[in-house]
Amino acid sequence: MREGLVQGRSREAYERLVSSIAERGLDPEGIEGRLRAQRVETPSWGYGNSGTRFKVFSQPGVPRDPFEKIADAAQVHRHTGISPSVAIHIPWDAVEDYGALREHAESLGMRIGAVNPNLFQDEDYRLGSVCNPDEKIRRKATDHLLECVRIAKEVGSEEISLWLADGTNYPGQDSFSERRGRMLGCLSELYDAMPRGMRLLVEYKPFEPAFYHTDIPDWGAALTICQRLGERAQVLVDLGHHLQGTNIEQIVSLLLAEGRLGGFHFNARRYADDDLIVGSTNPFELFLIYVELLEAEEEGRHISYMIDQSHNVEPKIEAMILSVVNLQEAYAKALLVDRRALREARLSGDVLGAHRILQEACATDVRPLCTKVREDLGASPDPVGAFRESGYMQKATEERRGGTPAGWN
Ligand code: PSV
Ligand code: MN
Repeated sequence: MREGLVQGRSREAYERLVSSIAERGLDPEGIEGRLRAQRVETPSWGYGNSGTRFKVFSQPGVPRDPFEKIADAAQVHRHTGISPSVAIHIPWDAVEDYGALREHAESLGMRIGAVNPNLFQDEDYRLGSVCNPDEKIRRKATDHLLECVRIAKEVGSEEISLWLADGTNYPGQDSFSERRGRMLGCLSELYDAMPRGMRLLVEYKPFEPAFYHTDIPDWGAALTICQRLGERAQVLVDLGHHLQGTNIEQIVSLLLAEGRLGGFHFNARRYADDDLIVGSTNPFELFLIYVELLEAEEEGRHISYMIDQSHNVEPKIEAMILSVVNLQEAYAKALLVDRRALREARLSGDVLGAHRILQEACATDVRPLCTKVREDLGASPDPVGAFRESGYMQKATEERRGGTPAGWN
């Protein structure tokens, strides 16, 4: 489907869909408005080379510095219309002049989003960062967190997004409770240094790189840490950071009920933290997550929707565009849930009636609606196709000769 909606088949498909939405008693204009307001942040590290512990494959045209990564992120926004911000990771995206990085982003119609500290790639962190038994190493880790607050202020960001690799490999290696105490000490210092408008997003993960225990393994641990820190500390849910079979939409609902859902790292997985294109393996899960979010959004809750993926073998910008499109479609389907009928079915004990209302919404082909919304936003009807045709990648490959491609270092 390359053509715009003004011509041919897609216009008809769109009109048919709008009438069927209206027939269901829903408000097509309201739904379109919400789709236009949807935002998805992409990660700077998703544009650089990445891989597994076995091999990092290099791709032609990969950005060599944070400026080029933001230029690639701007392409995703250009074609999707809903991804105007990019998260950065420090020191992967460290630069001399953060004001210049901010200006560069703004000149491309972008802004810098969450600032991610990196407390997992330094020799000193062998036994942990903010949980390390050595006070000097905890000081170093805390200083890095404070540096990230300064960077966030300079780039105009109001979010620190924190993931800790801290954990142990063997039972008995260290004390759970002492490690938690050390962590709270360091994170309190970070929290106190954040200006009033800034939020701390705390991400959890049950495994990897530590194999016996992780210091923030799950949503409960993250939530209680946030509760100890203060209201502006909120939990971040990365879809790859759960054990098999976990009901993530229920976690979302719980965190919302506690007023502590801060944001998402969207991606897909089959086995572990696979960081695959979101929606490639988990479209129904995504839909159900958005269904849980609808009311919270109406109440004006501030939730950050971010992607956290590594595209190891697939073309990176295309993969990111496809991810954003998948999120747009999942959100559109969630908006099609007849929530009044769902509530009635639930209250009357109509088990399958309620279930079918969800199925009905999820089975709807929302692509004509998403195409129309992208057109309204000045983006591309067929984002991946338009990007391919634009010649951007060929030009970037020509221009980005020499230098070191960005990666996990
Ligand atoms: C850890 O697996 C993680 O999800 C964190 O968000 C990191 O910042 C990111 O991946 C790094 O790739
Ligand atoms: Mn993550």
